[in-house]
Amino acid sequence: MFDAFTRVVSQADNRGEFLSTEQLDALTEMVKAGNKRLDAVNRVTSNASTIVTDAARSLFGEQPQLIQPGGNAYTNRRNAACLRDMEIILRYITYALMAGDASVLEDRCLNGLRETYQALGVPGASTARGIELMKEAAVKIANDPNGITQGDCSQLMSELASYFDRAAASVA
Ligand code: PEB
Repeated sequence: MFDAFTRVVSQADNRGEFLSTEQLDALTEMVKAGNKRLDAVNRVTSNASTIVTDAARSLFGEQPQLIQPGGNAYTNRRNAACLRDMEIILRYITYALMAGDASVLEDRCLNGLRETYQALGVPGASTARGIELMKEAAVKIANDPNGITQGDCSQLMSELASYFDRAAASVA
């Protein structure tokens, strides 16, 4: 598992090189923007259950066959498993945002998930849509300018969005 710092160090170490000026500059920028990052993680984390339940409600509204007899999220047990899966994926995305690196998400959540879903008959495209709906909600909440120090968060928001895109692409 890497974060933005250990990844750069490990890559330089593999080549037996010092860190480059560009790499140090990029990490300095990351430290400077650290409060923004922590605020974004905090907002997504503290709104996780709203993000999950709203996205699931929208998903089942768009694709009602999922919760009808024969649907993969039909029965309370499978419906609960679906909500739990969305929550797990969102949680790993918050870890990646915190670390500034996708490896924790990739290695501990997405690796093998497609195969698991295929084995269980969980529809990948529907799960990807659920993740996309969580992305819209999470970015909206993290990017809300109200009640927080003002600043440019566009880069951070596209980074956040990219973790959802990775997760969706890995199961679609
Ligand atoms: C992944 N999901 C399910 C299972 C596993 C995961 C391992 C099987 C075991 C179980 O039921 O608990 N677990 C989950 C995950 C990690 C992990 C992400 C990462 C570390 O350890 N069904 C739908 C929706 C979708 C869904 C589209 C968006 O129709 C999910 C939610 N996942 C779903 C369902 C099951 C499941 C299991 C319904 C139960 C399937 C079944 O038992 O038939």
